[in-house]
Amino acid sequence: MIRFSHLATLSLLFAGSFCSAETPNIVLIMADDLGYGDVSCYGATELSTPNIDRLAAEGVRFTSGYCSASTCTPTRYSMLTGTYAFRGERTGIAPPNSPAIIQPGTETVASLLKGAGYQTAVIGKWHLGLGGPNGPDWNGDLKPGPLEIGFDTCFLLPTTNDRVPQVYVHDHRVPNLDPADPLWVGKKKPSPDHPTGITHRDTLKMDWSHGHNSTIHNGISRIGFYTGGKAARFRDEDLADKWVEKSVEFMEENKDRPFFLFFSSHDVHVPRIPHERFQGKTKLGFRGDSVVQLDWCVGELMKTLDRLKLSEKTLVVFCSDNGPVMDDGYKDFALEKLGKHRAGGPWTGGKYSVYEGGTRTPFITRWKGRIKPAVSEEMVCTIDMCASLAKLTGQSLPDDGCLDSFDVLDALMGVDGATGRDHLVQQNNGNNGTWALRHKEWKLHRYDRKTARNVVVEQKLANTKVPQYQLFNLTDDPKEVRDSSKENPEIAIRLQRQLKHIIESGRSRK
Ligand code: NG6
Ligand code: CA
Repeated sequence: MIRFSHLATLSLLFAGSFCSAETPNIVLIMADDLGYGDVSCYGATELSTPNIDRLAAEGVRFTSGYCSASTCTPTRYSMLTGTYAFRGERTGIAPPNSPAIIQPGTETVASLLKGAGYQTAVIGKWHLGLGGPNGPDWNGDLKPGPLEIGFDTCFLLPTTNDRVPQVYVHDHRVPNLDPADPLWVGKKKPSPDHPTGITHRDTLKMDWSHGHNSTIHNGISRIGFYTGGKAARFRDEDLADKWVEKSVEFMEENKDRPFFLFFSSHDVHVPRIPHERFQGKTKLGFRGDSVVQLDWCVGELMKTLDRLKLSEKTLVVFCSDNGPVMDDGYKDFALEKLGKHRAGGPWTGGKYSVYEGGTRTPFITRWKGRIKPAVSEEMVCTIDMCASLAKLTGQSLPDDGCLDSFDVLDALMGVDGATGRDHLVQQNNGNNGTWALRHKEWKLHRYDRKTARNVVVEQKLANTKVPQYQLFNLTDDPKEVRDSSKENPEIAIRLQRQLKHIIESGRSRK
């Protein structure tokens, strides 16, 4: 009898769709440049990620979990807005002085959850621009920014850490800025004697391999130039600790009311400079050590949820912003020390590519006591956060916003028989005409330009007209090596039309 009622409770907990509004805390952890095969629960054997593995063991581990682009800014744009980045302006990789890319008034996952009574925070990498049309006023108020699109608070790395400047942004300000030493950020060398990665290359603690040879800070030369703001600068080694410290503070402060924390890690993006205590932890060099550092962060967040007795009141989502890359501009020997490690798992391609490796990444959901542990093949994407979390919390989407976000809540919750998306557009960067469309087991590539950043295709495009298409069957050919357009002309044409329609109709959410 006892056993029966226990089972009945369990099945009540685990079964059925999520129809009535609930307000669990939501912790969305987004890793940077983390590939499908970079963590042990997705098959990595050369390093170990016990905390991420535990999250997966206690929740749903998706084998078709995606981000919508294979670079950072467009994935983050579409995760927050629920709209494909190719529909927006300036949604490619943002430069150091980029103005805010998401305009105030845009519905975002943060504004939706704020509407449901949540306290909302983004802590970590932003890389979606700050300030009005002239860009960030580094010494003044940095707005618009996250606070103008639904976040109550933020503690940010403003761009990406291989770009200047190395200062934090707390809400609207750079903390610890000395007015006597203003911060200047620009594209041009500020004075002939300004030390750079070119003039002072022999002083660097990590050499660059391409780009990344402008202003030097902490022995590392960066993209772009800056001067001043000395008292406000951080050490690369301390970033992960800072994200954890600020996140723990935020969760403690809000433990008695629903909160949404977007934990936006910079691991494992370049320059990969993990804290000294993680350096040398793997055989894979600093890239592997940064994965271990990321795993430590996940562990600290989970420990905090346990300590605050919130694990059963919190939905945790773990994902990445794009697939992996080895040499992304610094000589950190990621490729040389790779050994048997395959960061993209079984997939071809990685960061910058529309092959599966560019966007199919680790994706895990956990809500202790509510989500039944499982492995799911359903297709879900970071772009679906808006519609799915709106459904969870009883919010409605605006007609003219979140244009490509689908409600896949039941799939995210591992509900038996729930289905995810049947299709997804993948893009590489901004709106530059490199596309893919996955529809069920089929995958179409479309290259509108002969200069596509894909050497294999570039060679093939040399004497052909564009757009150029390729069709792959992911079931028979998961590595996308055999173009099967000729054998499947109807499917090829159907997917070409579907992709064109999604692009031209301006929305894919019905
Ligand atoms: C590229 C950078 C690369 C990385 C990327 C953005 C060069 C040569 N390459 O332009 O290092 O910063 O932009 O990465 O400068 S992302 O993950 O933030 O999209
Ligand atoms: Ca990235």
